[in-house]
Amino acid sequence: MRIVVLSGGIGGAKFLVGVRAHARALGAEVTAVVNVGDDVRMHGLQICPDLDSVMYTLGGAHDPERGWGRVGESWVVKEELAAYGAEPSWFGLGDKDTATHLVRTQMLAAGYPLSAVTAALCARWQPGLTMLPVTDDRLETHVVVDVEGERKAIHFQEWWVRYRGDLPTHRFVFVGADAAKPAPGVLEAIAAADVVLVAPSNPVVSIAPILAVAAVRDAVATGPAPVIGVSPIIGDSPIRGMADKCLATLDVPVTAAGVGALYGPRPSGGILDGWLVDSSDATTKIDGIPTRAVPLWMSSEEATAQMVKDALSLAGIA
Ligand code: GDP
Ligand code: FO1
Ligand code: CA
Repeated sequence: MRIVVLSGGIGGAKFLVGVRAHARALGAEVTAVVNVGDDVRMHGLQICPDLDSVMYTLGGAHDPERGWGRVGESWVVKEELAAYGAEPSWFGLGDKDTATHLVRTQMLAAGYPLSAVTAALCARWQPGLTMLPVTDDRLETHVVVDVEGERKAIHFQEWWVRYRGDLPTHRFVFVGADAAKPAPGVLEAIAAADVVLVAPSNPVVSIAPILAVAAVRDAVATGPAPVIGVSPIIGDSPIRGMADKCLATLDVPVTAAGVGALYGPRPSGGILDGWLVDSSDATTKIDGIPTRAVPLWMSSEEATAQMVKDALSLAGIA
């Protein structure tokens, strides 16, 4: 069996730990197609937060408290940059993480595409599945906001980290998405999949930029594999992060039903054949999308693997 997962960073990574566990039990192959909209160049280094969250988490090297970056991290480089007054001062790389970024940036400068660089970094971390950036092309999420009385577009990282989303926010723009081509292997994995899972990632800034690559959206929406989504919203809030602020910008209710309807049913131009919601949201109904309620707290690898089993069962396989 072949499983494809559309994934953002921390939520996606946690989900993939469960996917990997269940896939091992089934003898299945897993491909994660990962968001690159958060990517940014800071201090001369190319930073790919969602790819790194997935790589470090599956490699057992992530910091479970902070969510992003390496466990046991030190911050000498950050402090030294601050001592020079180097901007941006609101964004920091840990020392261990800096080594990852030096390798990535050097390889990119030498002409390797991001997908090849990701594979090279994964040779060390052995994530146990194939990790693909959705595209090798530039695709960056920018956010149209009002700041100091002026309307402008800022990079997603500035919105998320510097302002914590606390600005009048009008829309998210996926710069470069129109011209972006899927990275090698992405369309092939979706075409060969027995099931496509949409991780419980942020729908607006993790999954939407993946689907903003038209050929990827088409492959998911019209492909042979059933597509099952897992709600990142339990009750009326995200478990962590700012999905609530992101959804509010789109006037989408912060509920499992709101997010499911945003993705939409495949027969009417959406992407979902099934939507997994938490047991506490059992009354969720969305026109055209079969819904099942099961526990969706990713509190352990076992609990998350059970969610994956439930998603496959909703897809009518395994
Ligand atoms: P990011 O890129 O690091 O922001 O991470 P993702 O976009 O992949 O995932 C963020 C989402 O994960 C948030 O909107 C959370 O609601 C969701 N999330 C985190 N933990 C859980 C959990 O235990 N269960 C569910 N259902 N969603 C979760
Ligand atoms: N998040 C922060 O809140 N502050 C930071 O200084 C910061 C640095 C950083 C460096 C590398 C990396 O991979 C992620 C980093 N993050 C930081 C997390 C990141 O900004 C966001 O959580 C994601 O892009 C949202 O998915
Ligand atoms: Ca992200």
